[in-house]
Amino acid sequence: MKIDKNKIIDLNKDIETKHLIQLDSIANQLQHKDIDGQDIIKKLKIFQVAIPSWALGAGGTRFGRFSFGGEPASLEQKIDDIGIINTLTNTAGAVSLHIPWDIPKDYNGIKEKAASYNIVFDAVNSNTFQDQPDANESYKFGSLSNINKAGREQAIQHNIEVINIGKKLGSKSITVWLADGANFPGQNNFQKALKNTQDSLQQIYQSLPNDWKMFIEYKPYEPNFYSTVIQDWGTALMLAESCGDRAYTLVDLGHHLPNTNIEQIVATLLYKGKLGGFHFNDSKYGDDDLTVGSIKPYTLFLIFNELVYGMENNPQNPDLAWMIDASHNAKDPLEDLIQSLEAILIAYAQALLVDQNKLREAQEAQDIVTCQEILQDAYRTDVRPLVRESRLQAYAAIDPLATYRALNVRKNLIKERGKKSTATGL
Ligand SMILES: [Mn+2]
Repeated sequence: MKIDKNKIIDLNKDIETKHLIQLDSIANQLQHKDIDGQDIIKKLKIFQVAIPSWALGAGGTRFGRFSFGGEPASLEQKIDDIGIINTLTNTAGAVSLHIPWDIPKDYNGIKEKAASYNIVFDAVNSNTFQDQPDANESYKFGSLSNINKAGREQAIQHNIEVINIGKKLGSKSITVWLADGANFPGQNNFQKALKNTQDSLQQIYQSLPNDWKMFIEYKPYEPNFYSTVIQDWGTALMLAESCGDRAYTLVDLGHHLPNTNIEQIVATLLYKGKLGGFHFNDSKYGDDDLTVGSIKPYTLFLIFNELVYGMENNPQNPDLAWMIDASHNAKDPLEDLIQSLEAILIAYAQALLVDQNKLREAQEAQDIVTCQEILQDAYRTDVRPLVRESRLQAYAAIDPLATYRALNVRKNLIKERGKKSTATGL
């Protein structure tokens, strides 16, 4: 199914008057604070978040997976689904492929299809957390850290193959996330596991094209429950630094223990010029893969405040690769992704409202009450009209979720693909 832009424009007309009144109201409020609303809208309009190829099917847990109809059964259909989201939101202009779940069969065909929706290929993701049917070595006891050299070698070669696939699609980065670790004390020699991982990452880095980046993702626990080799940002940073200039740390919001100060981690990595990628989701307990902004929207705002500060003040840090990494258990994934994109743009817009000069002055005056007021005033501003306007100006939907439902997208997908299709890789 391909959404006809004219239908979006028609549906926009029904709510445009109401939208313009709300936009006018916030534009006036911002004018009193000397903030240019159009400048914020411009930034929102060009902000693009990659959708991972594994996010288009029903999510699940180890206890079960509850399918819904019309899931994309091929990479082509996954690109079609991202096309739907991008047409509605103008914010999903990239796809992040998972290998081997989504190896293209027809490279030119896939590239053409993606281009027809204005979708580019962002970071490619390797998978050494599960065994493939034709593999000689098992990852049961680790991949890049494996005590067995043949196992490490297989994992290194897989990552190099992922880079080669990405090269054919125009990707410019690879994300490495390792499930390696131990379930029981004494199972691994910590130092050997870390050294093996470092050696393996350095070998992958040797195969990285000159215009590519490597992102190293960390996670404190799961699937291993005693220790994880790359458990935190410090370990990921240390490994990235041991590889070279084009290796970076990747922050995934769900990959922290409860109450970790993620905004401070973001600030530290930006200061060191070593924040490469960013994965959005939300959580209450651990790596819950919940919809962005659904549990801790204020934290998301505080993180964005550091990201905006970093984007403006840290030229030593490259442009970030943004991606949604969530699982939306029990929801229509397309609706969940639309909600996530909305939450991301809202937090970004709120962070753009923070008066950095006034904040600096208050910090220098050690006026902590004013510091808090400045942040909370931005957070408590209803920026949704700015977000809606950024879409309207791009001929996308003022209200993507309502438009998605009005156009009966899921019903049409079920008609096309059937009730029992299952997304590849899940
Ligand atoms: Mn992630």
